[in-house]
Amino acid sequence: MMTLAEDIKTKVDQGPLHFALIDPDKQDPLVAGKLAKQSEDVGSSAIMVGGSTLVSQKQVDDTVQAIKKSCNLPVILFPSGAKFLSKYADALFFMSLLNSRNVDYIIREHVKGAPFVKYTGLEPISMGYVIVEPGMTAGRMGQVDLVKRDDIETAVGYALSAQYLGMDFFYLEAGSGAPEAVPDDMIQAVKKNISIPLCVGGGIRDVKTAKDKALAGADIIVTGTALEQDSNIEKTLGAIIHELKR
Ligand code: 1GP
Repeated sequence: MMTLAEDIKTKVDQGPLHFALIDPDKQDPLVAGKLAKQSEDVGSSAIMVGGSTLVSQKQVDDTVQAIKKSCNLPVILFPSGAKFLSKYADALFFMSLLNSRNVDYIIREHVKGAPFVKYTGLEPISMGYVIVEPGMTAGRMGQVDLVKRDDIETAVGYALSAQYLGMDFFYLEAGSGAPEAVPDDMIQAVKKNISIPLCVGGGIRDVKTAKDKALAGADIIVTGTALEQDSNIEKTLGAIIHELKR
């Protein structure tokens, strides 16, 4: 049987995908379930669950369970630490925050969380995670040496390092709510240099931005805020996903 990582890789070969990020800290589990269902209805391909300000594992469990109950999309954890895993998810991005100054986020949290992954059978999907200016809360909480918006060489160096270390995916993050998303020329250069799928997130809230990032080479567009703040999912998220699938 195909793993979820293999399935995603096969799909991105046919065009860019959208993943919806739901932060358990931002709404009740019931609302999270509704948002996930709405995302599924407008054509999103997976639900990511995570956030930098979580306080309890129960929050994650409750949110993942509510999402699994209300939609059929795969649920992939996007954990900020070993405490925020849930056996009810399908997979997790086993991600290393490569430009953190704190070794906990590079490997030590992983050492703590790995036995849980083994025991529960969650599918680990390895990912190099790099935060670009402005970085927002993720940049502060992750104690990150942010990649400067014009420092394309460093971004490419991180992306190649992730690939050479054997990681399956690479993620360029500008931070949730970023006023500006990762620059197009940085995405272009990274994409040109790596052969693993490239995820881009942070500050993507409208059709034009999503389209520009996909044209620049993003294989997976991640949006969080666009889903949380919007009462008309069809018009925003729906329009973004429609554009990505054209
Ligand atoms: C997830 O940072 C993204 O990694 C989400 O960002 O909330 O700005 O869409 P937004």
